Amino acid sequence: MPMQNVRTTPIDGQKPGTSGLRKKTAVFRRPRFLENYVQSIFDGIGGVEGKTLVIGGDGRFFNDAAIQIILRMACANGAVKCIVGQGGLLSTPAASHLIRLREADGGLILSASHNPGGPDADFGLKYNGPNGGPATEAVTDKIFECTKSLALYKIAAAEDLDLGQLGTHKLQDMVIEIVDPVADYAALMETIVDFAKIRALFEGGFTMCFDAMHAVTGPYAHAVLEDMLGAPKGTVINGQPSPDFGKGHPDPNPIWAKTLMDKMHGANAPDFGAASDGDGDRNMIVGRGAYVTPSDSLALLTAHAHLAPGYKGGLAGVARSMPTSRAADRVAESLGIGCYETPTGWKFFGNLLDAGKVTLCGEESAGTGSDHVREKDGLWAVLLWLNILAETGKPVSELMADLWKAHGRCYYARHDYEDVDGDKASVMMDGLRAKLGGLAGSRIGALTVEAADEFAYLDPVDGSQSTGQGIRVAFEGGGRAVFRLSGTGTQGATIRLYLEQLETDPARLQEAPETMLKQVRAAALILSDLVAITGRDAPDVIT
Ligand code: G16
Repeated sequence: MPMQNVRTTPIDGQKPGTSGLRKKTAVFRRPRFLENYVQSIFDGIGGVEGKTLVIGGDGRFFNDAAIQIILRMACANGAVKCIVGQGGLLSTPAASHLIRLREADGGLILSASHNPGGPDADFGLKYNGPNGGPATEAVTDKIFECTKSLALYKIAAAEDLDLGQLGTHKLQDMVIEIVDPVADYAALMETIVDFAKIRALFEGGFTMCFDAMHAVTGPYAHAVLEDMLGAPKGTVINGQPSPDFGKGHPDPNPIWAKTLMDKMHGANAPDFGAASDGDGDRNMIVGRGAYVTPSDSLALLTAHAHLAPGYKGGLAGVARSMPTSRAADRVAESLGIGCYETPTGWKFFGNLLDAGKVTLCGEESAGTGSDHVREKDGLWAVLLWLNILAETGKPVSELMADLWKAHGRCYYARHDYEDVDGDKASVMMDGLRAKLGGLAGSRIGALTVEAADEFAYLDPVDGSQSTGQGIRVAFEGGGRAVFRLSGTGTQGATIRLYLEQLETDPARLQEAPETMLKQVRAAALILSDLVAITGRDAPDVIT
């Protein structure tokens, strides 16, 4: 029997979060769990009959087995073609590019991003639409609705396909094309940044360390940085993707990319350091002795993007997620371009990019991207930085000092309280919500509240509305505290507390962030009663 209609019943907990569905791998491997969700995606997007899909993932444990199931289901649901990255690998930005390049109808990306991988760790799956971007809220809502009433899924009976073999294969009537995951992406990068300039930089002895964190960016970074741009072999470390990311946590921040941070702050540090995450969409930038916050990186790229060929005509505008610091706003204002504030989640940038309102986007969660794809793009950000370093001839620390001198410095930190009891997290958020109306003008600790609200977003392109997108409290003097619950965790609730303090005094632009954020942090803890409610007296991770 080549096709099977398998009876099923809805499975609870298949509501997509900030970026698709993320669960413990063991949950995804439960009988019918993956199949139910894939069928719900297909049903939620109006079926895949006659459609072409791009499929690939970050190579984590279960990536290959899940792809075999998805291919058989795509076949049984009538898809005509699936384009799959060799070995089942595609970085998230490369998948986004491939969807656009091949004018596919959409794609399925298998990744839990920066979360650890392995049988006891995390897995994820998300659907990207024909523009290459993450499904909008309207689409994810439809998918979720389908998960609640699913009665059958369709799957073809077939042998596993060898995902390592490039070329065209057949699964019954469906064509499967296995492609080099790197080639098209690398070719796109050549059209955006000045490869000759960057090659000359490396020829001149410029040194760099790129930590691929045993994740999907390894092959991309080896090919682009070492093979095409001539960076010495060894520039890319941890460049071989592994199903459990070398037992690491592929999250490019100062905590999880500690090896790189130590190297960049030690003796004989390279000129430039960078890291990327599990699926290659996040990035961390660090100069010799100079860590750059993701918010500052967005501001710096906004200020200097015109130095790269892809942006030489200037930027249409810039967008940032609400919790991201307001550094980019200050640069945008000085450039006279639009600046948009969206909820957390790359899916909210898609409409702005498609409508040509913005060219660059960024988030505090180590994401930066541009209109070249519809996802954030880790390696692209690194290449744009390299282009800027090559053009200006200045080290990272000097570029940052110049930026702060011109626009002021938004000191910034995110404090994560992980695996908090979900009820307690809700009590805290509800308590804050209840206080919002009367906060303006009140004195909290050493600060006075200027404004407080719960962020809601009205999409300027399609008029859709998103409410409940985080509580923000602005203080007089340029301080701000934002509270949100993460939508990407797989265990308990993660409270994110985002702290920001603007400083424009030229004498106070090189202070320690923790010193500058002390008052905002104290006020945030008083306001939220976080310690008493959650029983946590310190965050688990500060980035
Ligand atoms: C995803 C989204 C990002 C978001 C991040 C953090 O990133 O694509 O837009 O900023 O999650 O979300 P949260 O604060 O809800 O955990 P990634 O890299 O995990 O796909």
